[in-house]
Amino acid sequence: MRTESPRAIRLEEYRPSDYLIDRVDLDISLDAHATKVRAMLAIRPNPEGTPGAPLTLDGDELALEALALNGETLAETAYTCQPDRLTIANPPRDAFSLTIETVIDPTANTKLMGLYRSNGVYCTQCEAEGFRRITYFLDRPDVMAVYTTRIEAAREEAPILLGNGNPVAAGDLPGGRHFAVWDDPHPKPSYLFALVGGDLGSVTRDFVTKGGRAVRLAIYVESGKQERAHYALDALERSMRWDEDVFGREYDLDVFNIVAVSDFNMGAMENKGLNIFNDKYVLASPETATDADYAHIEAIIAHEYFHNWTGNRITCRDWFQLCLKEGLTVFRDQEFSSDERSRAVERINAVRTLRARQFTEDAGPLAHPVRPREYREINNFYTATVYEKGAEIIRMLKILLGDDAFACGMDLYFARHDNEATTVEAFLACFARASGQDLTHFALWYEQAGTPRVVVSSHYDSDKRQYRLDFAQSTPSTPGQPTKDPLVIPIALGLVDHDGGALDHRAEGLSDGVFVLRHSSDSLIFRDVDARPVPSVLRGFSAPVRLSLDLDDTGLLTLVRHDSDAFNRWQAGQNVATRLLTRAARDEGDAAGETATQALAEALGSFLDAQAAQDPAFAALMLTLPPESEIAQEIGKDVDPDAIHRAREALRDTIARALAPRLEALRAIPVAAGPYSPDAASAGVRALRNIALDLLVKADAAGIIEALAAQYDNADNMTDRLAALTSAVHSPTVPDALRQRLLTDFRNRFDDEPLVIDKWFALQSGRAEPDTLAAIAELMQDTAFSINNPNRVRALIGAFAMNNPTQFHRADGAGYDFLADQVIALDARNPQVAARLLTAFNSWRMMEPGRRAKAQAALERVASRDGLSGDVADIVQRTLD
Ligand code: 0A1
Ligand code: ZN
Repeated sequence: MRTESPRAIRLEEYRPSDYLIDRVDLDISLDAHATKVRAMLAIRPNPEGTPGAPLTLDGDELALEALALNGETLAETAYTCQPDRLTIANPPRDAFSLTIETVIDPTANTKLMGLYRSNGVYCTQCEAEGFRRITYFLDRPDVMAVYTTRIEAAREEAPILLGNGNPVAAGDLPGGRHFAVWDDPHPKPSYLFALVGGDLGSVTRDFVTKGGRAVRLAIYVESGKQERAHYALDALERSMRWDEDVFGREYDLDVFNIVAVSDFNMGAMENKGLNIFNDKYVLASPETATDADYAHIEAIIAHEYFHNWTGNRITCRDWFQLCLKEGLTVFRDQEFSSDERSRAVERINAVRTLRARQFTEDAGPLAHPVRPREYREINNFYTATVYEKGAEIIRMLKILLGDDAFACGMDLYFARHDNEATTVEAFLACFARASGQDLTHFALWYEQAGTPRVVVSSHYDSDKRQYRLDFAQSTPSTPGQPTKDPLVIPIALGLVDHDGGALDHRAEGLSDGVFVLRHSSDSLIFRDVDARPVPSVLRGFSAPVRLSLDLDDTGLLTLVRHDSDAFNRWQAGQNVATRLLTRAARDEGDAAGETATQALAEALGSFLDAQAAQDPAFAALMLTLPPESEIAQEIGKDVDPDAIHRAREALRDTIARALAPRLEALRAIPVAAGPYSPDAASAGVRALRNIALDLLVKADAAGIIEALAAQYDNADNMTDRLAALTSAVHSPTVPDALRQRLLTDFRNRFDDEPLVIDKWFALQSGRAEPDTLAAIAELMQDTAFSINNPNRVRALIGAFAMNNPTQFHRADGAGYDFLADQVIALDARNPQVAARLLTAFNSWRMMEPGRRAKAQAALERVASRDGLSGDVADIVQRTLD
């Protein structure tokens, strides 16, 4: 490695800051190339710090213009200053003020951290360490201050000026300039600072909290796109009401503003009173957004709003505690979506995401605990483990304690830690107190990386009429953690008889249908059982584990037909398919497999007959095979992605042929009359109709190609149009000429809609065809592509690396070389996005030896580059280790 990656920061080395900052008064004069920032900081020694310590403020690529202490210019001998730090050797022993002037160039800021411009709009991103790119500061979350921000700009360029908190003053200035002053009375860490200046349109709504506070809600978007912000505004209002009803949390300012920008490294950001969003998660119209887009918008609007209490009012002491706000807030947004939509469907989708993203992370070189103990670059820890596994921990806590004690624990947390920067320990202590339970052992979930495997075997003794389930758990070693201890694993379960009846047998150790596995092995005995039942284990996916259950296909298909737990009904079908796919991918063509496939198709058929019309969204999930990445995980080593792909295609085609007449019937289920609506019920019908279409296209059913073309041409919404196009792009049965016609039409129809063009890019880069890489090289020359826009990069390059296993893992290594080239090129502009792309190499060690060697060579080529960013250096080093 040519580039030294940054020094490791360790949790055990945490020390309180030697100084605190109580007030921040900012005066920011916006200019495209020379924005002036004057920060007046009210500083005092921290009673918990070292008296007389030097004061070192963080900076990042800053240029200091002036520095004054208590209003007096500071002698140059009294301080040292570099772009990344400002140190005052002997600051006063009492409170003092420091006035710092810096000048920054927002137009040149391609990292999109700190103050930058997106399509001419000034905006900021300060989490995790972006504030130090605006002014020198104690840029750490346990330094909480109240802020006032005066923003000045040319009125024509930026008629809208927004800051954190409440607006307190505004007015004109000479020379066509104007100003606005914002005051945020709630103490906050610097990562929640934000400002926006630009020419934006808005939609607004008035909201009154349960306690009677009038709040003006507004969403600002590119002028002219206001119509597309109504759904987000509606989702915001529903989120605010839900947080009052379910968690007793009310909003605490007079305004709540959201701004959508086109260039954003992540999804969105919860800045106090001024959320800034990637416009992909705000803008929606029936013509341009799919049902899935609407659902994402709802979930992310809710997520950022919920951070107001879990993240902002109560924040993290240090970045090791990131899951304290993120895991909890994901749990809260998942609960919101479940209440607004179908709980079973939401749960299945959450688990699909968890398995695809978090389980793969946990099984590879980047595995880390939900609360890491060490990091080199905090940006690289906004991971599926911190977010999604973090949310699973909260869900398990709720299952273990029960709803009431969980609610009391949350209330205690809000009461005890309001206005604090706190820790996972403090959070858990609230639940221990509320429930009277000792949570020391449970806390291991935060410390131990890797996905536990739970093996369950069943034994029936007809003489004793006893049924026993034996459980064993183990967690594979992960980087830095060779051995693991048993975890506390809540396992929701029940028994089903072979005719599908639920058996209400009780067992000692089973409470409210939950067995808690605390040791490496344990057993559960059911008495008075007349015949061998079918066990339904890990209902609702009650813990983030891999489950192996000694249940044959007949047992699994009984669950598909009869389990009262919808999640396990779906899971049982997935298990049968996974078994078939792993077998086929290992050695293709197997007679037992054919019988099992027919049995699966029959079970799905009778499921569809009985239930498809009642719950179309769930039926659509039942018809979806496990993704190729899951089969690769299951195989675990010497993976051949082509074999997996072939196996999955073949199984899908067989099932499609077997179900063809039923699929035709599903295509005819009517969507509720009236104009397009993104509600969950209508979306569910569209999902089912569209998966039926796709299966019929794959099965080459008579007349289906014409039906596909007609659906594309006549669709009045993006969901149906894109579904038809997706089938056309991914199905070899569709004639090339039709595929080309539709792709060209789509491009022309949406030429001035960047978010739609992203769908067009992602579709083509996701094709499992040998010419895809060449097509991507050409698409990168398309006028709509820009390496500077993270959404474009994720659509074209990210979708290829993350969602196209056969082409990214091409046997000749060309996919790896391509990604390495792109990461190197991007790193010079936007290290965060480059590092995220590089994580696609996460599964390289699982590949068969030929691919493994090629992936390693590509990674080593990245590692050997001079001047890599800390972000990319950190990922490449851990991936190769
Ligand atoms: N806290 C945000 C995620 C986020 C993190 C870092 C960012 O920097 C570019 C942006 C957003 C959330 O959880 O939504
Ligand atoms: Zn978050």
